[in-house]
Amino acid sequence: MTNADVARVFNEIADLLEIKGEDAFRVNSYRRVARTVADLAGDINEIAARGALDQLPGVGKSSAQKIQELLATGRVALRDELAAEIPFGLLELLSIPSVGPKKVATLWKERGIQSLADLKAAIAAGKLSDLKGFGPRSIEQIARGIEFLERSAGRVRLGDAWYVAERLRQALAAMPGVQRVEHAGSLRRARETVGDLDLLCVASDGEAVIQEFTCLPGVVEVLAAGETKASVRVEYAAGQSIQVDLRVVPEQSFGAAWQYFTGSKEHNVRLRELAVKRGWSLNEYGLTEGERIIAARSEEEIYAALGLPWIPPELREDRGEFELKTIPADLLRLEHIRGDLHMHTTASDGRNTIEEMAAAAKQRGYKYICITEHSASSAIANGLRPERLRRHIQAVRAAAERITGLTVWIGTEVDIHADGTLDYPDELLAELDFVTASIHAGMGHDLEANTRRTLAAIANPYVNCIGHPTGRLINEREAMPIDIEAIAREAARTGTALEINANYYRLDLKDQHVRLARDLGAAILISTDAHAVDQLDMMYFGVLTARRGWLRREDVLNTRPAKDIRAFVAAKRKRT
Ligand code: DGT
Ligand code: CA
Ligand code: CA
Ligand code: ZN
Repeated sequence: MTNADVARVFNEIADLLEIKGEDAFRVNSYRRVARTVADLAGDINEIAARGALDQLPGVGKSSAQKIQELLATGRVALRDELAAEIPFGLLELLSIPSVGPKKVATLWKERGIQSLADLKAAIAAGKLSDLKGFGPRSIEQIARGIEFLERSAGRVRLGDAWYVAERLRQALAAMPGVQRVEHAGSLRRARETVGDLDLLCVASDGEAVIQEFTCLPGVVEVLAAGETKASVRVEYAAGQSIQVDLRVVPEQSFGAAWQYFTGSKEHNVRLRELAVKRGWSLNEYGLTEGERIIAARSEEEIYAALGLPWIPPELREDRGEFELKTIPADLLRLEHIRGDLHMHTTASDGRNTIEEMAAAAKQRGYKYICITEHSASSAIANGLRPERLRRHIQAVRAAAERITGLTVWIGTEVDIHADGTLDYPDELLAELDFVTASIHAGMGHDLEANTRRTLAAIANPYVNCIGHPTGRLINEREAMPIDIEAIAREAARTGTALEINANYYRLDLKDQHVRLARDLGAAILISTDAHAVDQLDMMYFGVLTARRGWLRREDVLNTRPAKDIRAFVAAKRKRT
């Protein structure tokens, strides 16, 4: 059992207890255990073996016993008892945005609903209309939530897919006789979610590679395995798996295969039309005229033969890329990024200190960082009250003095209240080097209200960036409706940046919004919102999203030197 498995079981227990109606204290104690285990740096099995479970924060004697029981037998008696009492299908209702354990309990006890299918049927038959706590708006919200769930079903977040894909690519590359392995499909295009993984390889003995591939660690099911193709399912998180298609292709037509299997379908359809117009044909074996091969070995040759520059995969969505005469040479790359202006430390809900974040940033070649804790109204995130922020300013400034080779700024991620005011007074914001303002609570469905709220924050002379502007959590929470155009226009006019939150749960702004915002003149800032040192690496997913939004180096604020960031802040304060 992995740490994640143990955490999942404890979360399940908490969910079941909450549906049952147990008191909040008991429920939260199980959630706390789940969080502690999920966040552990070490392996839970080793900690248990050392007899040190009850020394973990939030883990008492009885929880420690339950963890032992789980590790030893794969089960916990309490969970099994609860599962016997409470229909297990109720847990899937919890994944509907806007539905919590209380609502689930009501649906179950008052209407006998035991599963997602039951709930859909009940809504369709109008059976919830006289249920207490389920007004027409709430029912509509639930129906929308179910739709959202069904739309995201089976699609895996880019980051989750990325790690498993890289592991497989490296395992394949290490096999004897394998000359080349590459990602294709939506992963290579860096779509925010991925349906299945597509891998291509060149190998001297394809069948042997296929054979070995189907036996790799993590393969939980073999769907097909032939001479040149295999489809398997690979586990990427506890109980969750993704399909992976591997194709062995000839070296002399690798480029054609790579182009074909990278897609997107829409891009490929357009490309094939260009070939057909010239009397040629294009497929995964090459660009040909009758028997004659025009291009096949590399993607570059294929695009060139069709009179096109090589189009980076992130642009292959049929969103205007065929009109490009040249691809911007300065299309954003990870190595252009000079710093990260949104991260948390142990002062709020982060896991590392200022010094540790700074050291990790230096390792990544950065020139500057900004420490940005939550503000007080984010109580669950241990946000800072004004007097604590004042002390924190001193602490960060003192640390900045000691740290060499990196500029360390002090900022904040200040909450935007429902009325558009901010959680700190202007005098306090004025003492900071860089201010990101974000909405964390009360994300309504009213487009105008959401837009007004954000515009009010943009109007503040001390707000330099709007954090995760739509508030979505990919596969978990839909974006709040908001007028991105109006926001981008005001951001551009006032000298306020818009964030691409690089955490792969967010990627917010998303690709098409990024492009729109840039076209309207807004500066884009890519930030990781890291809560631990390793999360600084999420910058990569932010950069990919920016590339999908066609951003060049010059469009992105944190590709610029520190003095430009200072000037950006100073200019807004002066102007407004
Ligand atoms: P996904 O897996 O849903 O996230 O999206 P993709 O783009 O990875 O799609 P997938 O895995 O079905 O196929 C991989 C690529 O293969 C796709 O992007 C383009 C190419 N492809 C697959 N089927 C067709 C097809 O019927 N026509 C054309 N032109 N290309 C196809
Ligand atoms: Ca795919
Ligand atoms: Ca596929
Ligand atoms: Zn935030």
